[in-house]
Amino acid sequence: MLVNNQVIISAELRKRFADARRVVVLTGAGVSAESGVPTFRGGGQSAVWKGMPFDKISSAGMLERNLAEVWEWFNYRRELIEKIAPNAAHHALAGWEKRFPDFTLVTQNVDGLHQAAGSSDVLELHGNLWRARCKTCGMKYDLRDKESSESRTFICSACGNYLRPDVVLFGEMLPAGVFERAVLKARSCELCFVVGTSALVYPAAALPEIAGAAGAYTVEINPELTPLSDLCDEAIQGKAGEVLPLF
Ligand code: BV8
Ligand code: ZN
Repeated sequence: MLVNNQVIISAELRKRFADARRVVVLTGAGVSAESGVPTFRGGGQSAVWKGMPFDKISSAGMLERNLAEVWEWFNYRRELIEKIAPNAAHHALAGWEKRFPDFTLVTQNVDGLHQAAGSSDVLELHGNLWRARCKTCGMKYDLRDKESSESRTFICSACGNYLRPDVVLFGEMLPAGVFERAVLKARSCELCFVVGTSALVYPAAALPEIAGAAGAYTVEINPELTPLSDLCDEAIQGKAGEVLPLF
C-alpha cells in the first residue's frame, strides 16, 4: 500500500511474514533491473536484437536455423552481465533463505545474479547463460572459465559436436523436474511472492496462481500492474530493490 508515495507493508502481510515457515518467491527480469540488466518488456517496448523480438531470437526455431546468431545474442548478454553486480533485492532474498525454514527461490532469470548474491539451490526455470550444453550428448560446460576450449570454440570436447546455450528457448520444455519441484513448493507454501515479472510467459506465470489456489497468501511486487495483480492478495507497486529490504 502506498502512503505519501511511500510503500508501506500492511500489518496483515507483516504478521504473515513473521509467522511464515514455508515461503516461495518467483522472480523475473524486474529483480535485476536496478542492477542495470535490461528487462524484456519495459516501457511498453519488447527487447529486440538486430530487429528481431527477443522471443524470436530466443526460440527453438532460431537455434535450428542459425546457431551462430543465437550464440552472438547470448555472448552479448554475458558480456553485459559480467560487469553487473546483484542489487538490494537479490541480497534481501539471499537473506530470506536463512530466515525461513522452508524457502524456495524460483527464477525465470538466466543471469545468475541470485547466486552471485549468495542464494543457493535456486530453481532456474529457464536455465543459465553462464552454462553451455552439447546439442548431441548433453554434456554441460561452465562458460565462466574463459580459458576452457569450450568457451572459445563452443564445440563439445566429449563428442565433438556443437554446444548451445544451456537456457530454455521459446517452444522448448523446461528442464526436467525443476518446474515440478516449484509446483510442489507452491502447493504447500503459506506465502508466495512474485517479484519483477510481467507474468506473460508460461508455465512460469502459473506458479502464483497454483500457490493462491492452494491457500497461500500471494503478494506481487512490481512498479506496474500485471495480469497477476488482481489475482494476488496484495499488489505492492514499487521497485524490488526498495520494497524487499523493508521486510
Ligand atoms: C513451453 C530464457 C512446452 C531465454 C525465456 C500457454 C499460453 C500461451 C503460450 C504458451 C503457453 N504455454 C507455452 C506457451 C508458449 C511460450 C509462452 O509462454 N509464450 C508467451 C510469450 C505467450 N512458453 C514456452 O515456450 C515455454 N516452453 O511451454 O514448453 C511446450 C513446448 C512446445 C510447444 C508448446 C509447449 C518456454 C518459455 C521460456 C522461454 N525462455 N528465457 C532468454 O532469456 O533469452 S523466457 C524470458 O522471457 C524470461 O526468462 C522470462 O520468462 C520472460 C520475460 O518475462 P519477465 O522476466 O517477466 O520480464 P519482462 O521484461 O517481461 O517484465 C519485467 C517486469 O518487471 C515488468 O512487469 C516490469 O514492470 C517489472 N519491473 C521493472 N523494473 C522493476 C520491476 N519489478 C520490480 N522492481 C523493478 N525495479
Ligand atoms: Zn557432446
